[in-house]
Amino acid sequence: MFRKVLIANRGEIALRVIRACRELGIETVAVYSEADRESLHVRFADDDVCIGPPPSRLSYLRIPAIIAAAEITGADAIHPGYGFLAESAEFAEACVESNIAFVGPTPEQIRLMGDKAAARKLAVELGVPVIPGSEGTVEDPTDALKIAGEIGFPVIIKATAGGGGKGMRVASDEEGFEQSFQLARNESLAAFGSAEVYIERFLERPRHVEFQVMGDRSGNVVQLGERDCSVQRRHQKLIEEAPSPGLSADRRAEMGDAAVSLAKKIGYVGAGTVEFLLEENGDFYFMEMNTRIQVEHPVTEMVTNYDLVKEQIRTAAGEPVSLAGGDCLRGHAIECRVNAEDPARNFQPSPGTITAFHAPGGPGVRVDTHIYQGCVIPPYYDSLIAKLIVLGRDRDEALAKMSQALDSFIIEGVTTTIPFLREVIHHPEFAAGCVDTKFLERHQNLAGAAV
Ligand code: MV4
Repeated sequence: MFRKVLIANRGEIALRVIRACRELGIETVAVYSEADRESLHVRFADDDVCIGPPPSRLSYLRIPAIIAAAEITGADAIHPGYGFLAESAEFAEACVESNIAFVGPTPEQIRLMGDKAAARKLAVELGVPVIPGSEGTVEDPTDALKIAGEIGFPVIIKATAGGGGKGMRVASDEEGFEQSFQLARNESLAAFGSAEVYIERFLERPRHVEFQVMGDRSGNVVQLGERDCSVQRRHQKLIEEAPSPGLSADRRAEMGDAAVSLAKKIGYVGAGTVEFLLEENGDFYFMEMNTRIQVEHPVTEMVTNYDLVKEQIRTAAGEPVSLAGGDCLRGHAIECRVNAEDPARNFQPSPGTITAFHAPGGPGVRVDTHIYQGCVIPPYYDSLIAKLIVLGRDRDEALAKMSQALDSFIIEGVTTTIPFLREVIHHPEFAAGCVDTKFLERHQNLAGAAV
């Protein structure tokens, strides 16, 4: 097992990883930017190193500074958390080259799954359903238009280096296609340095359903059920739940098997997520694989009673997966992401000082947060300030718990999305489990929000 783990992250996930390390008897190293000097992750870690000024490209994204911090403090492993360098093959490689274990998959696995067209091809080889689309990438606009016509409109043009919604364009008919195609290519080139795109049929109202997987170095892979993450705004998830209200037991088993076969095929090590789109009629399609621990992992922890971060660390240290997969789930979990944002102002970030703070509690209520009364939410990073997760015996109990917990969550000094979340969970469509990726677009006026 590792002796000392450096956490290359900040905020709630840094605290989450520190907690797991302490339980495993592993020492911890925090890195922080000048904006995060007073942060709890710095206070709770055994060692801490300032790695630069506030902007993340000068601190949390600076690979040499992070590797140096690990070397100076004698860390033998680095946990990347989510975001920042979590899916950087280059960073994972830099760790390996410096003889520091990367808590996550191999650089090759990160690189492969970062290439969305390659991942799609892998799914096809395994007989995992993918959305009808181009065979690989398309360069020539005339070829592209012909392929789009064969697929049938509407189509979506996706950057192969993309994911999470960047570099995507929908074309509803032949007329607008060429412009959308060029826009997607230009946007992709600007954002990722690669203009490669592929084309799929566009599904109008799918659910976003993702499966948690965990693999080890001996080739074992288990799946730990799914999360429904359909409630999103501009590719930011706001609410996640497990199990997915839209999934039959048979379909769940099929999707779980598909997720495991993909992860097994590449010898996947650690925590990963296989994303699918699920249609109303039960058809499902592989979308992409995320090679990190995700923000919404606590939803799965609640229904499995497992600690995914501890398991991630154990498997990175070469231990076998210790979790039983599949049908070990109980109850229904829901997570609300609380952001320091103003829904009435187009979800504009609302940084500032927290003047009052009280977290909800009680059975089946979990709050993952790094904020405290008097702390400052800096403007430089994403605006997630807390995750509120509840576990009920069934979905109705989980909803009642979430409602109660949101009502008793006090955060003052910054504007938060709590009133907005409260309206969403009370919305009749959400309450009925009728969620899809267009949910928030259909309901623009929740809590005065401009979605
Ligand atoms: C799609 C789609 C419809 N049809 N692909 C968005 C992020 C990336 N993971 C894939 N995304 C989508 N791909 C086809 N062929 C709709 C989306 C999509 C979406 C997916 C999941 C959750 C929210 C979404 C919001 C808008 C679009």
